[in-house]
Amino acid sequence: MAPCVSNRWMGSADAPVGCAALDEARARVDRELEACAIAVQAEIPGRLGEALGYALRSPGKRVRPALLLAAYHAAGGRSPAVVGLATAVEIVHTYSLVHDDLPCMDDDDMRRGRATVHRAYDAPTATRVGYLLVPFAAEHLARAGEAMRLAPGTIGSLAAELFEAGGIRGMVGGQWLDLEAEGQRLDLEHLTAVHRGKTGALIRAAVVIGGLAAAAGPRVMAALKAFGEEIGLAFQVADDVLDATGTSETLGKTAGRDAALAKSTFVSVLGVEAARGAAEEHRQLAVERLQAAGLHSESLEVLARYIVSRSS
Ligand code: GRG
Repeated sequence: MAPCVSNRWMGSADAPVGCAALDEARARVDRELEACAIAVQAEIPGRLGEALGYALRSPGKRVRPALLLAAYHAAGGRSPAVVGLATAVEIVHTYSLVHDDLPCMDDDDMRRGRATVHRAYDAPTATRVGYLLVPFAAEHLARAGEAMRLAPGTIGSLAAELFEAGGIRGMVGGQWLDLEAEGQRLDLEHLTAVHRGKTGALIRAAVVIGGLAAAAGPRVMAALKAFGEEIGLAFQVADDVLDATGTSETLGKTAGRDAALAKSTFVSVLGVEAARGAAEEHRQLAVERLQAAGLHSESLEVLARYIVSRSS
């Protein structure tokens, strides 16, 4: 796992961003994912169970869980069982990566520094792994909500938030538009619409779920939602810069994939330097929305800085 520090590509004089919130979230979520992997392999023996374990144990940065936990604490939440909600969001993200890498989508060999699931196993197995992870995430979310003693209506709202963000009005819709746009030149407005769905929706949902689980009031919820939207876009802009400027070794996935697939990206539309500037603008807007609502969260602010200054 790459250290949680900046590669300083923003060109600012900032010190590298240490990110205790991310390190702590990763430790907590990784423990829960390991327990999930053990349980799933006991329930589904053989190659499919093994492949599920492989996907659940794949070493991601855990940015979405860290955002959820930070938003929950910023909004006054105190239950340790919230880590189950963060794990559910990470499981949805994991499914999306497994399917995104399939030959019928981005057709990639490497993810998180290891062979993609269809390379380590095969495409039918990876397809089944992705499909199984979705109801698994739903079950995990519901169980975590019960452990937190949330009202059934609140658990319903969390599920609606997560699966609306994961569906046609969010991640799936954005991915669909992204696949259809291969080989075309999108303008900034269209590109932004694609990524509000494809990448931004799940990131926004992580932040919103943190607020909802803490029973935040309307003013704090509006600020968290706006923060999530802006930081979700910042994340994707930074991702495009890394794809264009990073190496496969640092990224843990194939660098330069966007250009190879002739995708429009924030780099192809704006150029590297302006894209870096755009990521920073989205970060600033995100933090301003928190501050305007009087919500001071060092963890959210540090995570926001990490998102635009990361090296992987
Ligand atoms: C049926 C059309 C259709 C879609 C299925 C596959 C899919 C749903 C959606 C793809 C969504 C996707 C892969 C978005 C990319 C988001 C992104 C920038 C991922 C990288 O996130 P990181 O950097 O990765 O947080 P780690 O590995 O650290 O977790």
